[in-house]
Amino acid sequence: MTFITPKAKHGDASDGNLGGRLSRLDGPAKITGSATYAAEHQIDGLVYAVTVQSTIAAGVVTSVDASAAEASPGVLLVLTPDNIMPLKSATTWAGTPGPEGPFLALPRIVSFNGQHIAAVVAETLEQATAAAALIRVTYEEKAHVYGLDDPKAGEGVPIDRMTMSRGDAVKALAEAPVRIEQEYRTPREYNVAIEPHGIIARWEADSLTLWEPSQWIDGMARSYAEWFDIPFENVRMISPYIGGGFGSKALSLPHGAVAAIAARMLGKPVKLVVTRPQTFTAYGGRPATRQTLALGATREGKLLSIVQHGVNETSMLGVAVEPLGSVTAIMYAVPNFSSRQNIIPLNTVTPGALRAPGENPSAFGIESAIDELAYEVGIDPLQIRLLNYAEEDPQAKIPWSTRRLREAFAAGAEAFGWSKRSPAPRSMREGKQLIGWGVAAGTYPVRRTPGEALVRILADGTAEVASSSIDMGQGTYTILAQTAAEVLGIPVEQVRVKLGDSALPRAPVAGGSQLANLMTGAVHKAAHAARDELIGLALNHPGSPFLDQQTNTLTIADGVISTPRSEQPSISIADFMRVIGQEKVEALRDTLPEDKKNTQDRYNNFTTMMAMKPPTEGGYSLHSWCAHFVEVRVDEDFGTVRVSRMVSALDSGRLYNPKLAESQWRGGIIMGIGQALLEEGVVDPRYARVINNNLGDYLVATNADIPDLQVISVGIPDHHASVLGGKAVGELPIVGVAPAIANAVFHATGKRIRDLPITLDKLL
Ligand code: MCN
Ligand code: MOS
Repeated sequence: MTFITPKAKHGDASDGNLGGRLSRLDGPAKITGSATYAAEHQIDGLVYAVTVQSTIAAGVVTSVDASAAEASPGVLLVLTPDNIMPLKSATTWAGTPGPEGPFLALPRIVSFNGQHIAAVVAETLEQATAAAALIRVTYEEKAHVYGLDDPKAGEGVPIDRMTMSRGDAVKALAEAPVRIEQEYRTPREYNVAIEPHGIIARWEADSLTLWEPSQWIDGMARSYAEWFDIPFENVRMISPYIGGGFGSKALSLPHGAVAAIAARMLGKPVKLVVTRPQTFTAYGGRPATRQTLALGATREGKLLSIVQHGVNETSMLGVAVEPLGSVTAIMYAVPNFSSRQNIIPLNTVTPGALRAPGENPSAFGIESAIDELAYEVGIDPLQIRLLNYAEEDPQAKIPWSTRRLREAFAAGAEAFGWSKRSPAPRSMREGKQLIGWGVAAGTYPVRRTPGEALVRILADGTAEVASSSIDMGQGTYTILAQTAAEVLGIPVEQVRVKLGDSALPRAPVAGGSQLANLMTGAVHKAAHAARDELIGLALNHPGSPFLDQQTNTLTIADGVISTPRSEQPSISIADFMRVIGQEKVEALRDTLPEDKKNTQDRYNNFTTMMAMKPPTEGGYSLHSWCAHFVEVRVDEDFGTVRVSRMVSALDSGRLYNPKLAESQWRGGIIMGIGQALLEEGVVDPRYARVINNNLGDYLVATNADIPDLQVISVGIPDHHASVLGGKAVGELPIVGVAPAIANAVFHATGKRIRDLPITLDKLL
């Protein structure tokens, strides 16, 4: 793979400073196996839980015969809806009251196939697994709705907060000289993190310790506190290393409740790890979506109107909304726009978040439709995007803070060689291989939620950064160490970052691609405060060598304090701390300025997952942008599609660590290739059961599917977006990949595929 990155634009940042290409500090621990994941913690007296899932999709559990399981060797406890301890309800991620607690553990009402019905706890995992197979559940079965195509699915429920409009879209569409109207579909998709969800729960009196992978330590710990009606401080959640989450590890889940209940009832620590098949029903991935998009335009390709109606599936119990209008509303300068969305309850687990929820399928719709319009009016797909370029946010009608999408198109087109494209479909080939070139754009908002960090300078001259935020592979450990090292003026190896523990200062969710901006901001502030305090001591402490120097400031570099103008006197931080007899100098700071923080108390500051307001700041609209250029090769006889080349240019503002940001971008693009060509949860209509619930049948992209991926940064520092000038990185790159591939497939074959994934049966 090749990478192109402009030189760091912020002075001569060494690799250890912000902007440097430092390798991941957690890398060696992961490579050598010393990084401990949740289920690997060695806890004395551990016993093992295994859950039993429903085999019907809708109905009532009439009885659970646990007698054989209870008599099975090593079994300590069988949990059923009859004996499970009831829980209180917990606040949802949106800060509203949640469903009843017992529903979250082992309910009697069955609302999807694969729902937890019972659990066995035994001395060993093997004993628990064997006993779980002996449990006999009888049901009174009811009719189920298996998916969006089920005739019983109906129209669903309108979600009013998703309704958007400007101008008169219906009228403008009717009057438009050119109209395109199509339906675009995405299937149920799964997170497929390499580390399956698992938990160890241990009670000591009324205190609960949980080792569980978590994208949101504070939010998840709060759920357990509310379920068990104990103070937040009594819950300790520990999650130093996480084997990927992609949105699926941000909320507490029913199996976590089961483990904690079992541990409480038995008075023993309990480990519960879901199996790979159970990861398809223990929590939901991206819901299936459908959207109709109607575009009205002039004969020259200028957009006049967009009318959109979207639906996504949800469960019978929960409200999951995959916002399909998010990219549609802002990507192009179209005066008339209307969008509305319904959710359709089905017998499925409640869908969750998967990398760029909303933006991802939204872009599949609009970025496919604009491509269809380009062919309809006979102009180049890149040209039509520039022709309709939005110079300001067309929905909020305010300026962008920065929008380097034009630069992304230019840089991507240049590196890809777009100008050599032959316009007609099926006009490029190599033997039996039809070659297609496609382009699509993407965007992701910049979100802002408060988060705290503590920075501590220690007596030995090293420093500590502490926050309950997490690193699931994005690079949080590394960029926070770089932030502190730069401000404190000490080498990055001398900074220890502590994350993933609810006992540390409060942090927001590692979701919505917000953590890097928020936590570098908090660490930057805290490190400045700690540094100022250290310098204050050096200027004023009676034992300080600087006391009678005629200076009102000092510098710190390479761990040495000195006067700005001369090298003398100078003293290392460690020596200075010893001279003045100080143990530590520390400061705790929050990301957002005081006036931007929500005014509720400290606890409530962290109860919602993300700031739910539109991403505007000081009258600016805040977003990251990207453009993907794809070459596909489609075998004319077999209909197989391979992505043979890809260039993506991305605007994430300032990059804190270009090496890690590029890795994030490549990871997102790889997931996008999998989404476009491979991923699809297949549901058997007879049982509403996901039948490809394993990695042999639910295909994700592997190395052999991935070509040379060139990523180009076109961002510039954006200080409206964040304290240090960065914008969102993590979810941006997946947005627009699937439509770019679909557009390339159309160019290669003349066939427009409007429902993902693009498999050979649809091309033959
Ligand atoms: N970064 C940077 N410059 C910036 C912003 C970010 O260099 N201006 C780099 C940093 O290395 C940072 C990383 O990009 O650690 C991601 O930053 P950010 O965009 O703020 O995203 P978060 O830290 O909030 O991470 C969450 C995001 C989401 S929402 C999903 S989903 C996702 C993703 O990150 N899941 C991931 N990337 C993932 N990467 C891995 N390996 N595993 C997952 O589960
Ligand atoms: Mo990411 S899907 O917002 O965790």
